[in-house]
Amino acid sequence: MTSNGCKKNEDVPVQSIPFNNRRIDNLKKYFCETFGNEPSFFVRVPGRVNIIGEHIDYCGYPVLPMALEQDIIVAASLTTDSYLYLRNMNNKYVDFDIDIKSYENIDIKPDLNGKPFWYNYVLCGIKGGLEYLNSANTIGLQLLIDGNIPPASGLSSSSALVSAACLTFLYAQNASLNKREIATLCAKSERYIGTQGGGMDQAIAFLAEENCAQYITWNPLNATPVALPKNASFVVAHSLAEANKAATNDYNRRVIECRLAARILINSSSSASNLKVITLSQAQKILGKTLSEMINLVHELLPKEVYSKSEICNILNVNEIELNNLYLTQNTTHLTEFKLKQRALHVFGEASRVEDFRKVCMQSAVSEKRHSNGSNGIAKHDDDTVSTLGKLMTKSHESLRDMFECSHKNLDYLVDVSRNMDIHCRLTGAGWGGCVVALCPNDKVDEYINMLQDEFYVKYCNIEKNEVNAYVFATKPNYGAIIYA
Ligand code: ADP
Ligand code: NG1
Ligand code: MG
Repeated sequence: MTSNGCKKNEDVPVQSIPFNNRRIDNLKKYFCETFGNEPSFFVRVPGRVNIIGEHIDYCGYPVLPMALEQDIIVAASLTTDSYLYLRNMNNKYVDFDIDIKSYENIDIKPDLNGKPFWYNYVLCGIKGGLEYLNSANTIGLQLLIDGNIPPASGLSSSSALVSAACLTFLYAQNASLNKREIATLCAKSERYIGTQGGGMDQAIAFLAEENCAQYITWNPLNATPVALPKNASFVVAHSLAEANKAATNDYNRRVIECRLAARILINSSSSASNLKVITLSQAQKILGKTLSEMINLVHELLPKEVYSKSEICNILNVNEIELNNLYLTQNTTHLTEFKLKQRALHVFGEASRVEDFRKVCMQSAVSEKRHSNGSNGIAKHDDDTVSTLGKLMTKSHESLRDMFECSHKNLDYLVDVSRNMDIHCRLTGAGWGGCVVALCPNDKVDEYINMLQDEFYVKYCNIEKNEVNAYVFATKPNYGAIIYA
């Protein structure tokens, strides 16, 4: 047990298949109808909402997500051939079969418009598993997928799907991996889709615990439970704009802009002898500076609004081909202009907001304990905690909107109408659409949801009031991946 009562367990739990569970029963029924036999086990992986720490996981900085109740459930059975037979409960996702006898056999390509097919995410998980086992595969799988995480909405439906596929494959192969190892493997596997993700989504998918958010740190991967204030809830609201992150180069552009900024920041240092890719947090470590000193350094060394590719080549003393090969991804080599100052300022500012957020949560947990035998009713310090945390969330959104340029007009509108009720919120996940997460005092949750329904969904988006329920919900930290067998 950890200090706040959250259980620490290293392996993905295996529990017996639940009885009278509507989704499991439905999956069983459709599995039998589709494949003519029963599933032998199920895998469940949750989506997540990131409370704070956006676009900094791939820069090596800690993040603070929690798992959602919404999830991907896979029903699985083994076959005697080496084929994957993939079906989805939602018929907008087409059937797909493929021989998975070796890792080289799995070619993950998008459609003609560059958008990944849904089954590519499953293939990422299987390919990662095959590569990890490094042996010819003799096991075939029948899989039926059921997901209820809003897709392309910043709640990590993609990683839940990749991770569920990878876990299913490994469990079928009797491979034993602990939660940290499999989270790291799934983060690597999802990069086959084309985006250079940082690993937050897969980390929380496996390391989440009920009732706590997790402070996720890297190298080595670790998760420390964070107790959230008891007098407030997190509310998630969909902006009604979807953004598939692997269909554009917006995400990878930010990743490589951060890489280039890191390289230039340490270029002047004597330790910068080779040209290997480093993260902004590694740059900070090498330079031995605080986050606020790094912010000053950005103003000093990266003063320009925009850097051309040739300017960057000059600063780093490399030619364009070397720059492409060393730092850029396949879908960013053609870019000619980069914003380095703005991206680095966001990252250092956001990293420091994560630390502040965590500190305030820790102080609040201590004072909640101290007051638990004392006064009933909500003490003044609890209100202050929610307001301090909320302000950090608003600052995070403003930085993502202005410095990282990954917001969307609907997200900004949601943030603005929330402020009218004195509620702070921010975009969550990669952005360019998707959801906001708000921190709302418990006694205002119903009023807040109602206000969003009227002001955003009905008035701004012209949706009928009776159709808006699915788009906005209050949520609590949920548990991580699980196998039912
Ligand atoms: P997110 O923010 O939800 O992770 P991504 O753009 O990374 O968004 O991934 C979304 C993609 O994941 C969808 O376009 C779809 O291809 C796939 N996906 C998500 N949920 C499901 C599901 N239940 N069944 C099949 N594919 C899904
Ligand atoms: P979503 O919104 O789930 O696609 C992405 C990345 C995270 C992280 C966030 C931004 C993947 C799989 N996920 O999440 O690693 O960088 O954006 O904080 O790439
Ligand atoms: Mg995703």
